[in-house]
Amino acid sequence: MNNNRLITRREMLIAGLTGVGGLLLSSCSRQMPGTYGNLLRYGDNLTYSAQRNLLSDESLVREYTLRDISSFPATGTVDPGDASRKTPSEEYRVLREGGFKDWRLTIEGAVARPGTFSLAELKSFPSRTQITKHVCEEGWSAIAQWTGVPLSRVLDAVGLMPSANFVSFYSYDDWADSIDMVDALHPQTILAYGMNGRDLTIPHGAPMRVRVERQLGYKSMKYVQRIVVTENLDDGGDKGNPKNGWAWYVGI
Ligand SMILES: Nc1nc2c(c(=O)[nH]1)N[C@H]1C(S)=C(S)[C@@H](COP(=O)(O)O)O[C@H]1N2
Ligand SMILES: [Mo]
Repeated sequence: MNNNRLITRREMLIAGLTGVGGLLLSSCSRQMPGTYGNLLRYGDNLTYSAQRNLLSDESLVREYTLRDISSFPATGTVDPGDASRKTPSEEYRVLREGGFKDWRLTIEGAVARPGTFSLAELKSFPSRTQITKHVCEEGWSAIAQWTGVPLSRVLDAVGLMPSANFVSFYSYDDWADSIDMVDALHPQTILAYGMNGRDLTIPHGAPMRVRVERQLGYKSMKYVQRIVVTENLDDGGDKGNPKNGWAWYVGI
């Protein structure tokens, strides 16, 4: 920065914040989510940097007991195939009617062995069951038991390339979102096919949703169709959270 130049308070604020964020990030060479020209987003980036640098990558969120399980509303999309939706997914409707026997999860991108997994194949991996609190940005929270395969197991099976930095998810109701490798490899990040001891129901994201326990509820995408491992952060374009005013990183 040119010290001889008179700079405004706003410029100083921006320079200061990016400076701190940049410093924290460069200490561990992590990519920072974009700011989309929004000053408030520098705050998001600081949260991201701070959490990534101060918390252990492996620290677990609290897990509860069966007695703590609460009622759990289904929100957002409750059936991607519902004909009354603006853009119903015909593909999802057919899969749902076939009991998801023909459902396949695609995994591609920066992996050695891209491929597809049926529900039975996902269930053949060692599973993890966890009782956790879901916190929605709208102000409610609920506790449920989730069963699934740790995402790290599946990423091991397809073989992460050295360039792998992010994992993007795409859903049947047209959501696009992503997480970094720290969250992707976290032991409580699971591809969940069970809830409270039963198969995941349609309203809660059948046949498989992701659970990203260390972030707010909207990062736990329902109705997952495709996973893409990438080197650079893909913000999901018009379908992604950042362009729609929601922060990319919402650690809790
Ligand atoms: N595909 C998809 N995933 C989604 C949503 C959605 O509408 N579609 N809603 C999100 C939000 S805001 C929350 S709080 C949770 C809700 O999960 P639930 O319906 O099981 O309560 O899912 C998240 N994942
Ligand atoms: Mo939410």
